[in-house]
Amino acid sequence: MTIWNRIEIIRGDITLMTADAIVNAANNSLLGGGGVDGAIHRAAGPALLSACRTLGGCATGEAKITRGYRLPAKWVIHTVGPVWRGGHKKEAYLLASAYRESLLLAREYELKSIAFPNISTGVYGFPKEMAAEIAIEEVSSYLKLNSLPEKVIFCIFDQENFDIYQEIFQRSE
Ligand code: AR6
Repeated sequence: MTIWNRIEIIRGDITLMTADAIVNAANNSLLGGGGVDGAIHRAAGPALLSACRTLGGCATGEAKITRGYRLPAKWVIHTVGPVWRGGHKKEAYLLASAYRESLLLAREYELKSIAFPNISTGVYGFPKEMAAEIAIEEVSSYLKLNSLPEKVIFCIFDQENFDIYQEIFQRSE
């Protein structure tokens, strides 16, 4: 059975998504930051930061979960992508791991839908084309073997990433 109808690409702000969980591209402290992390904390309200304080941070490539508080999404899965350092510091492996660990956590919580931002492609400087290939490959491999989450949404904020994802999807479907 095809898994492509379980993947969606949406252009927009992830804080508005009604998926069961949205993923935060956080840093190791899990105590907030700029970019999508800042937007999620602003929209969720201060209870999110309080919850994050109890988690003891998060290693790069791993994931932790909190409730969504004032967000439409019930859960936030906080993951930490790698900082791009030229490509020889396990960046590709760590980015794939961030997607995989988020999906495994969603499965553990029996979530039906999860929305991802383009992890590491902002402040962390991961080349966008390569990041998109890794994200789509990791998500599609995962979906082939797992029935939960049923649906994965790539919530894309910037035009450049949107064009890249559309191009890859047209090739893959
Ligand atoms: N909804 C969806 N995507 C967004 C939004 C939004 N509201 N805002 C930005 N993006 P970044 P990183 C996209 O920098 O590279 C933080 O300070 C943005 O266009 O948020 O993983 C953390 O605390 C880009 O494609 O995350 C870390 O210190 C993508 O989100 C650091 O940034 C990721 O950009 C993590 O850096």
